[in-house]
Amino acid sequence: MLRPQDTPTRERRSLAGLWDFRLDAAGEGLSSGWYEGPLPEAQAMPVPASYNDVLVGTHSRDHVGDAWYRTTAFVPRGWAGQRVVLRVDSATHAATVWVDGTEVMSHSGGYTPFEADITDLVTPGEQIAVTVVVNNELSFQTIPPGYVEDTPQGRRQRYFHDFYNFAGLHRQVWLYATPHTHVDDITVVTDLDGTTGVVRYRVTAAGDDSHDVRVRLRDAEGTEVARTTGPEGELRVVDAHLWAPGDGYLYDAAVELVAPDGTVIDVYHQSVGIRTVEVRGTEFLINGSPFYFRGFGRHEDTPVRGKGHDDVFLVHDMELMSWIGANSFRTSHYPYAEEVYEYADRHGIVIIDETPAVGLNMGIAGGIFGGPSFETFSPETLNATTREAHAQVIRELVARDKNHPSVVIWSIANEPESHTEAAREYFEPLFALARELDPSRPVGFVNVMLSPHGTCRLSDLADVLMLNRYYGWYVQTGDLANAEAAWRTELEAWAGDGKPIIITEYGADTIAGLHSLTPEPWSEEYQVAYLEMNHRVFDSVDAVVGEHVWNFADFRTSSGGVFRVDGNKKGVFTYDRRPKAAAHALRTRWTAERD
Ligand code: GCB
Repeated sequence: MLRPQDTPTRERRSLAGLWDFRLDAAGEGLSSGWYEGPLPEAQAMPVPASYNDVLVGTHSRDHVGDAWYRTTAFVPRGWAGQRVVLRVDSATHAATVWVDGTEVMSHSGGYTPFEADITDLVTPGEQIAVTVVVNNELSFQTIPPGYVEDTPQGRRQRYFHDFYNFAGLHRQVWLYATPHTHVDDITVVTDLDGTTGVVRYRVTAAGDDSHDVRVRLRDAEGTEVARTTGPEGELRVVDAHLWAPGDGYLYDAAVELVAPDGTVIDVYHQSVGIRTVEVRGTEFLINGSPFYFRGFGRHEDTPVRGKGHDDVFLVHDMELMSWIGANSFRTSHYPYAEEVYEYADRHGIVIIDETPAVGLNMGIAGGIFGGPSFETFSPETLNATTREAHAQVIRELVARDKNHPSVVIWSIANEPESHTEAAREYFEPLFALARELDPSRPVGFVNVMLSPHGTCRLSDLADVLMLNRYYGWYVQTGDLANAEAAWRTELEAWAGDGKPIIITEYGADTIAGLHSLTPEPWSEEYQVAYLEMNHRVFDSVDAVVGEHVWNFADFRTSSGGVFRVDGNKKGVFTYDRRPKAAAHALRTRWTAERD
């Protein structure tokens, strides 16, 4: 799915700003027709943002159900004769949208964009009202899953993942215009033939067919390096400047629809990073060279905004990543804002791109976290409908992110139940789907500690082994010597599988400012010692090709467990991005290893 952009034939208008907003815990908005006119008793709400922490009080923080947003906007006069589209970059977790009281689209899934052609509903030069009702409820049939419990004091959202269920319009909302005949989609896959870059592309167009497709590839200086015509084809770049970690070199493909008389009907600019990704034995190769992942599992979570995308934190967080010597991160545990991938493309940062399939493991929910226990896969819990929702989030992830050179692995789930036959039945078709949608990238999932080597029924389906392990934290707590021995034993067993291993999570909760002479859990000294212990283990196993500390920064969680003190404190940086001692220790390790 193409991201809106301004080109000589296209124009976009952001609807970011203050919208009218109203929570609807009673669920009366729909039957009262709140989409027909101004929202009664509305208050102001910034878009993009999670609404939870912007307002004050438990009614917003712990709201369950619908939340209504409304704004007005002028459709530019200059858009007469164009196709007009309304696009929501994300609405968490489901939404329905109206334009001037007419329903135009609904979408489930909180982290991918959706859009509707609203040409017939608008008159350029006139104002429209856009109303969005966003629902934050999770069920056993949504991804991620959860359930709503009726308690004597009202409805409560329960879920099985360890981050706060922030909700709202988290990203941009766009009005944009294209010609009626327009570029609808572009797929680019790159390869190398010696030093020649090979760019294979496919363009689909919508509208009438009396046009040709022309693709012109320019280098970063704007010099044309290749051109061709046709909806599918190949461009060859002699002595290509490759996209590589730390070198986000991008070519620009101008994709044009050209009328028989030579008029350019539509043009879309697709960035192209020429690079290859390959798994060979226990190595992970980018452009044929072994790559070692250094970085973090992260969250989209910043003070007050919650999951609202914010360019200030985007750039600041990436600056901190660069300062510490990180070269990569995982979009734990959902697709991030598209701005993040564009930044990563441009700066040579490597991404493991994850679906929102997190918490598909009732063993953690009912076991470790002490909640009620459920069977993970059953007709009443995660079932065929859930799997279809899961397939849909994979489709939407690949459709949105397939052209980003920064994305090198698809992670189709985080820590699902993976030791049972039911898990295998559930996941086998999803691995096949991800590979069919994108044969060019390795596919994996993130394995949980509860499925150690020898018990996991999914790891043979993955191209790369991604392991989350907390030796010295959740097990052997405070006993780093025994943790080290147990961890090494398990890791050596995984290494025997002959695949590259990325440690996608290891971490220890740490209260910034808490110090101890001997490494006591929760102290800054313990976090440093814990990371050093892990690094000794990784450095002794050749098949390990990456280390992602959990987590880049402290983050919000639900308040439903005694495990968390004001959220999850495994950050190497605090919630407001101050370094803990571990940040300096990591920087020493990660910058020393730089070439
Ligand atoms: C995990 C999860 C992550 C949690 C983390 C923790 O294994 O993947 O979402 O936040 O552990 O801190 O417990």
